[in-house]
Amino acid sequence: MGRMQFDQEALQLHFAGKKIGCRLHYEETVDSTNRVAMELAQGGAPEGTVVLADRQTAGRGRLQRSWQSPPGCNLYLSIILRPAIPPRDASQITLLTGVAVTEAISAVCPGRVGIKWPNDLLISGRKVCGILAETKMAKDVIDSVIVGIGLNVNIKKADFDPAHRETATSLLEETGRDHSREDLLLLVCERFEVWYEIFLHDGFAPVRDGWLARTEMAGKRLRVLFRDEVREGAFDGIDKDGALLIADEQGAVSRITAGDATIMK
Ligand code: BT5
Repeated sequence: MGRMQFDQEALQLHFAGKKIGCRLHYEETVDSTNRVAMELAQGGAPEGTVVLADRQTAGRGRLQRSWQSPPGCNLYLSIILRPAIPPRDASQITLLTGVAVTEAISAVCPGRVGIKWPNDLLISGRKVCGILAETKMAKDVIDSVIVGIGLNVNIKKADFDPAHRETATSLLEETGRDHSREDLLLLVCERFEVWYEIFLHDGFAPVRDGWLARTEMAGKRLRVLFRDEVREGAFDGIDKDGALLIADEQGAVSRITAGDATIMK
């Protein structure tokens, strides 16, 4: 009812000749674009296939958490990849995606977007985007990696679930105006394609540099929670594989490969 839908024809035209977006699979409502993408990947969908939805009824975060996905305002997409990389490097794709999406959003919010390890993009300390990369193995090699991106574009503060209203934000809230979801989708896919090519050709080192240049964590104290273990320390970068490094008072550095990090005031 007056709500803007995606202009699929225009999107198809813009995606012509691109690797990321070579196929566009749009559905108005899905449970989860990652779930749909996984199914398409299993059926042989090529690398670069993008699954896009206006709304998700069971949008997923990490560890059984959910991603609030109301219709008509945000971007929910998943990209199918088939990288010829060792399985242990798959998590680097999350970091790569953070760099790419930061660049894309910076077009409308210059200099204000920062990455929090491993998968959050923040503006003014609030989460504007979440990334969920899931890997499907075929024996001991990667069959596919599904990169899910949830970007809060035009959602109003009052429409966020109370549980994360104070920790979430949108491009609308941060810039005071509406943004075209199509333009942002194209920008996200374009920047993703650039960084993915860099990663495939030159490895993780340039991605790491890009990530360190855009992180929100530089110079901060962190608290990291993994399962039941809490660690506190000073941000000390990420290592050559993408693990988070934190230094304790004595200067001893721990290497963290998974978990949730909080930036302390
Ligand atoms: C994430 O998980 O941040 C990954 C989110 C990935 C969502 C995309 S949408 C397209 C694709 N299809 C899917 O099914 N998923 C992907 P995590 O780091 O676990 O953060 C989840 C937490 O963020 C929740 O527990 C809430 O506290 C908060 N949250 C939920 N919805 C949010 C939203 N729309 N904006 C900001 N924060 C939100």
